Amino acid sequence: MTEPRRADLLLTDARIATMAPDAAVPYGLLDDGVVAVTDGRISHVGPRGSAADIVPERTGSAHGRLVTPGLVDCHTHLVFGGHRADEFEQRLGGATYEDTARAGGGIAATVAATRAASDDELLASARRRLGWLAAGGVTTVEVKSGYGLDLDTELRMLRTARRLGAEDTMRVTTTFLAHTVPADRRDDPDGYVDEVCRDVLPTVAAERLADAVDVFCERIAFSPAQTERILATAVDLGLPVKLHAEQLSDSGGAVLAARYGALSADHLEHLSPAGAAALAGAGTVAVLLPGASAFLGEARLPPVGLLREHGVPMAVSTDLNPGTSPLGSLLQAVNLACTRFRLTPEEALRGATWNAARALGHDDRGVVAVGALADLAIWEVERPAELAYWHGVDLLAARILGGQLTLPGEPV
Ligand code: DI6
Ligand code: FE
Repeated sequence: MTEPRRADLLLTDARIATMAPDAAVPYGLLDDGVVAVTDGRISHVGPRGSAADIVPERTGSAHGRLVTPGLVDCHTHLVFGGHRADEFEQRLGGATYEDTARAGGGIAATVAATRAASDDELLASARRRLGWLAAGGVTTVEVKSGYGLDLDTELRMLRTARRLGAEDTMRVTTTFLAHTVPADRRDDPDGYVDEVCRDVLPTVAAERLADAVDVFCERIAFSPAQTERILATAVDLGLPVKLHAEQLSDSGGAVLAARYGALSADHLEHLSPAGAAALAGAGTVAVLLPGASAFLGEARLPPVGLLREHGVPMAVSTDLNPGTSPLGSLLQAVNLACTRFRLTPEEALRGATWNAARALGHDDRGVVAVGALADLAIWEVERPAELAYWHGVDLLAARILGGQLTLPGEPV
């Protein structure tokens, strides 16, 4: 006889979309399954009856509901001051995003509002937006800096994100983002890049405030040569890199991302075949951001067929930010990835779970598998495709973070 196994929680009567990458069936679906949690991690997953040797402290029934890994939102800019509803109105009147940016609005407007916000204001508004994501089943979120553009405000943004992570309602990973050249340095962009490499990045690294470094490689932000200097400095400091690449033009960002072994290259509307091949070769994840594409009314869509052809893993994220994607629901991004970018619901859901985790360099989440963190979402739906199909509605029944139920209600 085998020894009984201890567990803190046994969840039964669950239809589990494990999202296991090597599963033989779509979504890694286990129609009538059980999941056990021990010390904050998944200790067992299998069909009904497979947990007979487990002695759980608590048992809960999912009552046949769908269980998925907690969602992973791998690209957000959710710490910022103010909002940009005024620009939204101007764009609907005919101005383009680049026009507004060149006229001193755009990112610069949010930089001014972020610098003016107190630490408490930054924390409170970011916490509210984090709450939107949590209410939609997200358990891990990446948060970028990039609305400070001076050392002090960049550090304040990253500390705000770290503080949110310490509140234990969400797993937060942080990214230092070299977003654009500040308005008062436009006459000397290379001097500004020098400063980022010499002062800002080493300070961020020394204070362990960022888990990765990102650069907006674009004609309204940093050139490929400037981007490369920042990436090289980050790699020297031991920080993983990612890139905002080919969002508004083909700047060659994807090739650069691949050369530096980037975890992800994000946006990619203007990705070239050479860029796609480079991402595939480097194992870099393509992060698709349909919220920004829809909000800006971009005619150009990322070349999903090319990404599939090259076997580049695709993630889907909100890009939650005040300028191009005021979107606080990851499932809404999943829906848009299907309707706008023509991902299959399975691709889109994998993009908001396992592939999103990979875009952050994690292999311990975004999947229901033994050893993974016990971060789960329980949904009021029968079929995984429903998560991509319904939109603008609240489908979440419960959210479990490290084995702890973090939203009230049924079923655990
Ligand atoms: N690309 C984007 O879509 C956001 N940042 C970036 O690099 C936009 C940021 C903003 O307009 O505030
Ligand atoms: Fe972004």
